[in-house]
Amino acid sequence: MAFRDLREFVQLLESHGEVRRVPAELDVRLEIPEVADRVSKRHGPALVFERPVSREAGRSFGMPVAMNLFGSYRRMAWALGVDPQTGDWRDLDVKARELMDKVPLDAPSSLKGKLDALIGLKDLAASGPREVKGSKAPAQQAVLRGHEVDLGALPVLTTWPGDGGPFITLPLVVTRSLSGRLNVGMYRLQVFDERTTGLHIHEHHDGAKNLREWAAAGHETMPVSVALGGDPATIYAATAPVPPMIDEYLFSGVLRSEPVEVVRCVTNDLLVPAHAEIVLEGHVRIGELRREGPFGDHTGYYSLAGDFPVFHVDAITMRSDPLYPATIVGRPPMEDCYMAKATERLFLPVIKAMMPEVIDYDLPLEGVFHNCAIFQIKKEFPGQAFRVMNFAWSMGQMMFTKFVIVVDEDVDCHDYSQVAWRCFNNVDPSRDVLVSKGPLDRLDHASNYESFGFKMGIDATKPLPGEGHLREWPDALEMSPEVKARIDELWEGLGLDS
Ligand SMILES: Cc1cc2nc3c(=O)[nH]c(=O)nc-3n(C[C@H](O)[C@H](O)[C@H](O)COP(=O)(O)O)c2cc1C
Ligand SMILES: [Mn+2]
Repeated sequence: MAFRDLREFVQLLESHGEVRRVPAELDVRLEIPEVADRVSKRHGPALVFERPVSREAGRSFGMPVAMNLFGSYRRMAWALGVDPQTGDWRDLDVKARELMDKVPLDAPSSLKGKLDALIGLKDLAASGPREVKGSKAPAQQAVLRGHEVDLGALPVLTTWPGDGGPFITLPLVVTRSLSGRLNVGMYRLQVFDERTTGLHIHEHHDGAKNLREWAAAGHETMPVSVALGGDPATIYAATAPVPPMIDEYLFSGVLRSEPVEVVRCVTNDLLVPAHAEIVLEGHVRIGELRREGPFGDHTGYYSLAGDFPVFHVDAITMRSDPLYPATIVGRPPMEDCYMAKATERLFLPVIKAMMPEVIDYDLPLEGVFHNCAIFQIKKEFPGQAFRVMNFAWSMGQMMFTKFVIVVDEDVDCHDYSQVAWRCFNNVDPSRDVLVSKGPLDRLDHASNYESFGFKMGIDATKPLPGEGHLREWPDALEMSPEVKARIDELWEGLGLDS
C-alpha cells in the first residue's frame, strides 16, 4: 500500500527508529538548518523540530518542521514504495523496469513504438490522479482568505547566512499548460511578505514553459498553486526529470501503483494533492519580475540573485494540525542527493532504451544532479564514446551535464577509484577529450554566461583500431588464475591476516 500522506511516511520511519524529534526551541533562521545540516552530513535520521520559533518576529509557530525525511538511501527507497522489511535500494532497478513497461518515458521513434505507447497510455489512465471533493481533502480542513492570509505564520526557514530571506524549500508548484496538462515541479519560493513570494522557475523547466505559453496567449495572470507535503512519491516526482508530456501526478501514480488523490483549489481550478499539509493558492502576474536570492544552493555555493516571477497568494488551505516539510540544500551530501540518486536509478532503463550500448551510469553526489555523469558502455565501433556524450547532451535535463566520462564495460562506473584510474592512465587529451557547448543548469556559476556554456566529454575507453591510436595497447595487469588459486590455498598458513 502506498503512503497516503507525509505523516504516514513519518510514522513508518518512526517505527524503524529513523526519526528524531527535537523538542528544543530552535530558530527558523539558521538554527534549525544548522542542526539539519549536521545530521545530514552524518547520514543521520529524519528530524521533526517540534518548537520552531522566530526571535526576530517574536513568535513561536503552531506547527512542527519535518526535515531530512528522504536523507538516506533506505528512506528514499521506502518513500518510493520499496518494502521496508524485505527490500533495499537495488529494488529501485526493478521499479525502474516496471515504470518503463508502464510509462513510455522514451520518445517512441518507430510506428510500432507509437502503437505500443498508445496502448500503454490507455492502461495509464488508471494511474492518473483521482479527484476527490473538498470535504474529503485534509488539505482543505482550514481555509484562509483575504486578510487571514499570512505567510509569516508558517515556520519558513532561512537556511544560510547570506540568503536573501526565508525560503520555502520543498514546495510542489502546480501549473497548467494552455492545453490543460498539469505540471508539478519543485521550485523554491522566497517569502517577500505576508502574501507574496518569488517563484524561482528556471527557464528550461516545464513550469516556465507554461508561463511562456500563458504570456504568449495574452493572459494577464496565470494560476499557480503550491502544495507542501503530500505523499512522498509525489514530492519526489516534482523533482524528477519527467518528460513534459507526462504529468507528475500520473508518474507518481505509477510509482505508487495507486492513483494520487487530488482536490480542486478553492480559488483557482488547479488540482493539488488532497493529502497535502498546506496549500498556497494564487497566481503570477504575467511580466512581473522581482529580485530573488541569493540562496545557499545545492552546488555548495550561493546561487546569485536574479529576477524571477512573483507568486501572489490568494488563499491558504491546510490541515487542522499541519506538519511543515522543509529541506536544506548545500554542499553534498545533503537530502536532495538521495533524490538525485533515485532519479539515476529510475531513469536507467530510459537511457538504455535510447543508447543500448550503455550498461550503467552514475551521477556522483558531488556533481549535484547535472555536473557530472559517468557512462559504462559496451564499445563496438570507433567514436562510440562520443556518440554517448552527444546523446547525453541532447536528452531532457541530462543536456545540462557539464562533464561526461565514458568508460568500458569492464569498469564499474560506481567505483570512482576505477574510473579515475582509467581516466588518468588511458586518456590522451588531444584525442579523447571533446569540448562542446550548449545549455547549462541555471545554477552553474563557473560559466561566463547564465545557463549557457562549455561542457567536456572524456573518452576513457580503450581505443579501437580506427580511433587514431597507432601503437600497441597494453593489457591491464591481472595475476594468472593458477597462481591466484595456489596462493588462496596457502593464504591462511601465511599468517598475514592477523
Ligand atoms: C530541493 C530541490 C530544489 C529545487 N529548486 C529548484 C528551483 O528553485 N528552481 C527550479 O527551476 N528547479 C529546482 N529544482 C529542480 C526541479 O525541481 C527539477 O528539475 C524538476 O524536474 C523540474 O520539473 P519540471 O520540468 O516539471 O518543471 C529543485 C530540485 C530539488 C530537489
Ligand atoms: Mn514536468
